[in-house]
Amino acid sequence: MKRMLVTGAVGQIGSELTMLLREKYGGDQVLAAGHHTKPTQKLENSGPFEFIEITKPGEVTNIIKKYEIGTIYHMAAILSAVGEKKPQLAWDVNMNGLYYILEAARESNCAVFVPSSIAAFGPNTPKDNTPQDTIQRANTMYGVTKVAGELLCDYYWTRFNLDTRGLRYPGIISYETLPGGGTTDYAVEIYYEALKQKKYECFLGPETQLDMMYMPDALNATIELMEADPDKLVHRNAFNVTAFSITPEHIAASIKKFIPEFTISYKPDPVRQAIADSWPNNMDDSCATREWGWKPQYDLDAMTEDMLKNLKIKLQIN
Ligand code: AKB
Repeated sequence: MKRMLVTGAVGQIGSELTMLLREKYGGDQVLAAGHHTKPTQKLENSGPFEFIEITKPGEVTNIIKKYEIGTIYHMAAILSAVGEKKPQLAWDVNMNGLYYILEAARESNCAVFVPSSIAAFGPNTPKDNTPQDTIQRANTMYGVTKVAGELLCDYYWTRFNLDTRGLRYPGIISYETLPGGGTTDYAVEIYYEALKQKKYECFLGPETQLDMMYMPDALNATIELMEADPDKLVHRNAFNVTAFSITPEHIAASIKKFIPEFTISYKPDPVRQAIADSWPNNMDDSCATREWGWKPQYDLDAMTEDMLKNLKIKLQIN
């Protein structure tokens, strides 16, 4: 079997995806690639690791050849809030990086997973029950790169028969690795602060409704899509997937069930609020269910219980 490559392997999703793929297929079978950040001991000791610069085309090609890579999970990206601060960097990493990955994959005939996001939608997209195929006039640099990335991946599929597949991730909530500069990061921070301070000041308003998902569901969705029967896929780049649609008020109420003294206050950050307001309230993910059997396992309260249990261990809080 040819090996797998996970780019962005030190990031929030990449770090856990790498470990799950290594458990499933063997440590040596999964090459983790990062940019600058030092990998954890767990990541370093469980299989091969390389630092790569994905905006340099030669580096990706060399790595693919050296490790005989057959499947790429291209998780390296600049997220929405950082993308608004550094739009040029977001374009370079998210678009040039993706283009070099796709070209290297084409030369070596690799399958490629590319994450898209709820950010691929914009203010004039239908906000409720957002269809799989609809208006995508994203107005953030991150969103622009996600729409263009979806189109580019579909182009490589139809033009070169390259097996590209992707998901429109909602906000992903997890306790292992912190997210790095997204608009949905509040939904992770709130759990840390609930345990540490019993209070949290949210950078989005109380009624900001967005799709979210717990990490185990996001990882299963990713691997299930890559293992799906290609004959059943009508869509490829990228599938709407969600587990629940919630506001900061909903998460606070869920946390209060386990920590009754928890309180939340609000100080919306204009940039991140505007980004969140341009995204759907809730997506219709029935195409993912129909085409490859998508079904989430965690609802909000089940996630809250598991998050708090695992974060208590991580933060050594009784
Ligand atoms: C972000 O907030 O930028 C990401 C995303 C929804 O793609 N978590």
